[in-house]
Amino acid sequence: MKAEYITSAAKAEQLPPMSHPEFAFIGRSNVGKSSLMNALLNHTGLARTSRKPGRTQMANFFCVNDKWHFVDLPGYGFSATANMEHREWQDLMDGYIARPVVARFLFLWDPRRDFDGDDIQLALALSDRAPLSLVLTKCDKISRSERLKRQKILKTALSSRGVALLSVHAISSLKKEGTEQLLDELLTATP
Ligand SMILES: Nc1nc2c(ncn2[C@@H]2O[C@H](COP(=O)(O)OP(=O)(O)OP(=O)(O)O)[C@@H](O)[C@H]2O)c(=O)[nH]1
Ligand SMILES: [Mg+2]
Repeated sequence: MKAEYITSAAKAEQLPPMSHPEFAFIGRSNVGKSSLMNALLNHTGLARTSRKPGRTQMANFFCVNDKWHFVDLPGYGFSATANMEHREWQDLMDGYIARPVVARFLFLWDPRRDFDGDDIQLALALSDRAPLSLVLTKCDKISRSERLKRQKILKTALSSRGVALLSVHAISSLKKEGTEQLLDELLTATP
């Protein structure tokens, strides 16, 4: 697997030209977006991770096998430090979401939490634009039975609000569980 950093965009106007199908990693701060990208690409440190929420403050583009772009997007929902203003985040997200080259939105979610109204709105906006997968992160932190239970609840919460899901994945980037299956699904999804 060849993976290389391309560019970063802090604002919608800085988003790069659309040249490859894109897989976008979206979710709350600290949910494990950067860690998942590193696990998928087998590259510790390609996307920077942190214990502190708000690490990724720009949309970071990586080219994979000269064929796809993986896009690590800044997290939302963390306001304790004014890392990135909500309005800036929203502008970048609106600009990003409108890109017709998005082949898949990966909506990352910690299965121990419940969605609030904003999360559902975001999932709806994403599913309107491109196929959406729900990716449950940090599954090493809960038991298998708890994971199955939460997976069902979260899936129903989205579908009952009209969010169409292409697939649901339960993963642990730490233990590399579920990551290969997700990668297979992505890399066979587009020609
Ligand atoms: N136990 C466990 N911890 C994880 C896993 N994935 C990520 N983490 C931890 O969660 C924290 C946040 O991970 P990041 O990958 O930086 O999260 P992010 O979503 O990119 O965060 P922002 O860029 O701040 O939005 C780090 O301390 C990671 O080590 C996992 O699968 N299992
Ligand atoms: Mg990050």
